[in-house]
Amino acid sequence: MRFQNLAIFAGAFALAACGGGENKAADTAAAPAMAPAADSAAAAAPAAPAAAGAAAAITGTTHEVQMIGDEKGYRFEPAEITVKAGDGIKFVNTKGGPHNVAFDEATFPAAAKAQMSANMPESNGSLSGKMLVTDGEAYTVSFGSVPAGTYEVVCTPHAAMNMKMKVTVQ
Ligand SMILES: [Cu+2]
Repeated sequence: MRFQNLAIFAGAFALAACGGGENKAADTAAAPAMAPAADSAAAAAPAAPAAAGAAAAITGTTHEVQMIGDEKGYRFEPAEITVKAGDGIKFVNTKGGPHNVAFDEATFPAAAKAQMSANMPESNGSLSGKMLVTDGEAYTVSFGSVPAGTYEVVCTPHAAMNMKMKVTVQ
C-alpha cells in the first residue's frame, strides 16, 4: 500500500512537473480506510458468574500437587492425577511462583461450575484460585459433589510456558 501511494505521488509529481495541473486530490483519495480491529466486543462480554453455592467439604483423601518453576521449566507435579469425588487436592507453591490453580472455563461442564467455584477458596465465583506468591504457600481444593470427568487445570501466570495439568475425578 505504501509503495502504491508512492507510485501515485510520483505520477502526480511527474504530471505537475510537465503540465502544471492540479493533482493534489489523488493522494488523499487513495488513502485506504483502516477498519478498526473488532476485538473490543469479545473482551466486553463477561463470563457468566457462577451462582453462589455452598462448598462441599473434603470427605476423602487430600492429595498433594507441587507447583514448580525452576531451570527445568514450569510444571505441576504430578501433571496428571486421579481422585475420587469427595477427595481434595492441596496445591503447594513449591518454587518459582507466583502460581495459581485455574480450571479451564471453556471446557469445564457448565452444570458443575458453581459447585467447583464454591469448592475453591477466594475464587469469587470464578474457576481461578488466588495467586500463591510465597514459597510453601498452599491452596486446597475440594472435589466434593464434583461430577466425574477429566478437568484441565492451568497456572494462569505460566500458561504460555505450558504449566498445565489434568485432574480426573472418578
Ligand atoms: Cu505457575
